[in-house]
Amino acid sequence: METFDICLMTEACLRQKCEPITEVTDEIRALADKMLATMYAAPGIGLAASQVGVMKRIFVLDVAEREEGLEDGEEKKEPMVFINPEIVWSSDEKNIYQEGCLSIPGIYEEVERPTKVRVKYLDRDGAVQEIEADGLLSTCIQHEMDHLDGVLFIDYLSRLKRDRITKKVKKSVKAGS
Ligand code: GNR
Ligand code: NI
Repeated sequence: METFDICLMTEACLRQKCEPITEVTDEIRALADKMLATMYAAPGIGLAASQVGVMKRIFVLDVAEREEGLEDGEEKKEPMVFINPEIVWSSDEKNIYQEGCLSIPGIYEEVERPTKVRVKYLDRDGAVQEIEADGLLSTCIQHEMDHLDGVLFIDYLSRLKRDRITKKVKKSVKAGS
């Protein structure tokens, strides 16, 4: 399947706010499928539309863990599509995860976020869903929600660390990697 090119943190689309989706059409479902194909190919566990230059409030993810009992090379796929997502509750309790981002290649840093969130969204059929997320799913949802508002995980780091990362990414872009 055809995939998108993923934008790097130096590109303006990653700093812009995405617009709500007015109707979940076949076109939106096709966008979700192409985003999932792009995410699996990368490979990554999440992808927001702004990372592929589409300024709409949609992200995809798949945090399914590899389970025992599967044949070699067989993957358990649990694709999820979140349209117009809203965090309706987040826990006071926080935890720290080491995060990475397909738009900031090669950088992994610890970020503190609420441990649990409840998120309300439309699924790929346009039906309203609400789930409570914990663990990696919760972290990934919050990371992707940030992308829809032009926020990157490096924004939670110290200015010194952020500046170092920006320099490093700009340098590798210049070197053409
Ligand atoms: O693939 C990804 N891994 C990841 C690991 C920890 C916390 C968040 C993520 S999301 C990231 C893919 C990505 O950039 N999504 O926007
Ligand atoms: Ni990301």
